[in-house]
Amino acid sequence: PEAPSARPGPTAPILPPCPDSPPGLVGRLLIEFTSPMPLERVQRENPGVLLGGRYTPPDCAPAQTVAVIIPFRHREHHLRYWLHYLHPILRRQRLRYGVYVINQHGEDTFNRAKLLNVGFLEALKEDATYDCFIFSDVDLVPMDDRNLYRCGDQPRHFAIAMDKFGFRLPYAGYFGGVSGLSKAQFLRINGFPNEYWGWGGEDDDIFNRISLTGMKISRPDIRIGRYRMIKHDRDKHNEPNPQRFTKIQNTKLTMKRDGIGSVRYQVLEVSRQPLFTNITVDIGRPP
Ligand code: UDH
Ligand code: NGS
Repeated sequence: PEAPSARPGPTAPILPPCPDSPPGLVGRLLIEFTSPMPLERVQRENPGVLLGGRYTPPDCAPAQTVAVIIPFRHREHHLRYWLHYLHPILRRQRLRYGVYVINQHGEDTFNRAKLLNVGFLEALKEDATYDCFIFSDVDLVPMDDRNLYRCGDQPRHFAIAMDKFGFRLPYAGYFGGVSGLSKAQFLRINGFPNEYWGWGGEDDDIFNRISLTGMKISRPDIRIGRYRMIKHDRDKHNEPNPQRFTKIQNTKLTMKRDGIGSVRYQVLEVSRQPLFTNITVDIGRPP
């Protein structure tokens, strides 16, 4: 017979800590983007995910609370694949997490890093216990669930072996795609730059910020950090930024004044969807 303490009661059960290596991971995954992915199907297949895209393991107490932040505009069909693949992976990884889609309002030039700063602040407004932030492009899906979406004692780069780069790092200082910083690490580099409008360079600026503050990038094994990217054309209003090469030369000067301490924006809507929280934001336009 079941012990009385195992029955759900008015007091919260005391769960054991979640294991460092979660049991039930499957390793290498088959990832493809050919069959259409209706949101209704993704919802049906993820009944354990709570409103706003929140999840807490039922059987153990995680050490961290993870906010997954996605910079976004006009990529609904990518988001459906992302949710379809990532929710089951994050669940198997025994994470307590929430998914935040930071949707840039309007048609002015896109600004990926500024949206990520907004995601950091808005996630914390909703739940002050977030202590780990994973920043993921919407078109990147890990091919191995042993690539754990957690923070460690150094900033982490997850997307190190993408299919489009022949499953290698394109250059030693590449920090794009999917990265993770603890709250303390993020604040130590004054967050991300707000002044990279258009495509390119903002991830290199973040890499510079990390190096300049004396931290080192941690990466998974190259056999585990594999990713598939959903193929797409260049977006409108995200043209390569011609200033990016000079800007990344000046991180040391600019990071003190430009970052999480100086980000200005206006939240237009927060909408809790079944599998994610959608935050539509006006982040302004390039000067
Ligand atoms: N993003 C959007 N909407 C946009 C632009 C960017 O949601 O209009 C987000 C999205 O999360 C995306 C991320 O920002 O994954 C990074 O932007 P990106 O996908 O444009 O960057 P990437 O380097 O592609 O992947 C650059 C254009 C490549 C054109 C290749 C033509 N074959
Ligand atoms: C570098 C960009 C990065 C970019 C990386 C990969 O050249 O922002 O290429 O780009 N840096 C600069 O432009 C200064 S990709 O092949 O994914 O389009 O992330």
